[in-house]
Amino acid sequence: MYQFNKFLFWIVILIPIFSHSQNNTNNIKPPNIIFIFSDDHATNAISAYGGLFTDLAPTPNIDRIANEGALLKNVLCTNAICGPSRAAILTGKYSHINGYYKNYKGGVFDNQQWTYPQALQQSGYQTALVGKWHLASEPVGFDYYKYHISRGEQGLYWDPIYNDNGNNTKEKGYATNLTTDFAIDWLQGRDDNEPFCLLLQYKAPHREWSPDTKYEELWDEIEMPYPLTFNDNYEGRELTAGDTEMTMDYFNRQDMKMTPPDSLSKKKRREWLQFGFKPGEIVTPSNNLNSKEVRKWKYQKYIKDYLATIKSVDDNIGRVLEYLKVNGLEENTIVVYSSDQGFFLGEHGFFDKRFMYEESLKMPFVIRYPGIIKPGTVVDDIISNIDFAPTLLDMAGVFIPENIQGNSFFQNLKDETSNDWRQSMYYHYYEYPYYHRVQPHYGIRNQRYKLMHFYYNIDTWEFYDLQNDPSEINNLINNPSYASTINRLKSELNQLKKSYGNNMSVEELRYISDTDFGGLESKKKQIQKQ
Ligand code: SGN
Ligand code: CA
Repeated sequence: MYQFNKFLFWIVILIPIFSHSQNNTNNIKPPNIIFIFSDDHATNAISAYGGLFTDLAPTPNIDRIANEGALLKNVLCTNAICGPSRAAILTGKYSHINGYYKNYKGGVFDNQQWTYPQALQQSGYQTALVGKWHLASEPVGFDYYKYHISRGEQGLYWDPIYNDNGNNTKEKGYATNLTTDFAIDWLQGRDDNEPFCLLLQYKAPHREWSPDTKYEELWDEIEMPYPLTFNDNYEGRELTAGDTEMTMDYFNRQDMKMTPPDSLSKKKRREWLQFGFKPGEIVTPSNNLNSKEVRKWKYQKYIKDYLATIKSVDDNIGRVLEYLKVNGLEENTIVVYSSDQGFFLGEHGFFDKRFMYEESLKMPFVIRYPGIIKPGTVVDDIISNIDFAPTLLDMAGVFIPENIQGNSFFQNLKDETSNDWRQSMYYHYYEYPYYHRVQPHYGIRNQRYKLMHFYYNIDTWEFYDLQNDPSEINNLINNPSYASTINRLKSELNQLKKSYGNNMSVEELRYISDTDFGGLESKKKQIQKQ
């Protein structure tokens, strides 16, 4: 009897423990992560964010991620340029801490430092990187990588060359489709028993905005709308917005998809397309247009090509979502879509990015995590790219090191933003004068105001009341009714700089802008010498 009772006792005790632990293993199975990322995709070109192109050029698959999860409206880049934004995302730290300040003559990303893919890999995640990397050093923390090389790692739209785990391979076809193929191949071959983190990073919609053949003539019959500030005259901002190489005048022949003369050699053709043109040169097919018409013609060509490359990005995101569905991976996979910074789509008469003005400062960010993030969630909190790493680790249940400067916004996604969440963010752009001659500057942005200081060879401040002037046309820095707000923001900006550990003087900052840190090319030469 005693024996029987003892047996029963263990059954009663163990069955619940066993089944609980089974349940638990299911529940705590770490989520997979697909971080889909593109290059230069402005929120104004995503229909979930609204804007001029919502009906003309919708992005249904990106919108789907937002509708089934969350749309973040205030994700701000700490330094709105490619490599530096990527470095900030990987390390969770500002440029002055991770050492990657600028693209041009910007050096090589120090790949000995901590990054979040390494942390995931060390915690048992299978990790992969496919597509654009653009950090000049070998990716660390990935079981598999295949990234764009050529043209300083910008990559090519057509027949791109990839570094495939150390071997260069030329592929045939259109980059956005190919990059997705390789990502899906990797998913297909992975170990089903372990979680994965895939970084799927498109070259598109970066300059020179080359669409897939099937989308080349998509909007030929229509005229795309013009942004409100297309004809900005830069009054009150003559030394900053008014003194760049980002206006329609700076599109080159390649941007306008002109055909070089047959007589030119391959090398000369490239020069003719990219470097042979003079700023302001008329690059329209007809010389009968007046200067206003020329500007509009260039904008039309530009915006249509830009949006067409996005159409391919969106189609391919659809392929990835379908893959997850068909393979039963939807439930336990976090899907993010974001881009390295925003982009000017003719606002202020510009293309490119770099400025702390809204269009380039804002990064798109949508995320789906079924069962955890409520469909249709909208987050307005001020978030920045240094927050991505801690957030993904938080969601994966992986330790977040103390020295990460960003904060996890996992709570914010669940509508549980903590009371002490940041109310303002610090921005800093260093690269000058190449490319595009944007004056180095830093600044602070909160939900209502923006204050910026432009330095290097000028000492100019700008201040905007975004509530009354969302297009940032009226620089109110000398307006007496804002004097106390401006003072308050100046001291908050100083506080932020201090707290993030950027105490560099203007001389030191100039050194950052001026110095050639030895980019990819010089690294290659060093390696060849060894
Ligand atoms: C290239 C582009 C620039 C662009 C930078 C940086 N010129 O130099 O227009 O600003 O890349 O872009 S191009 O004629 O070569 O296309 S980034 O995305 O890498 O930051
Ligand atoms: Ca970019």
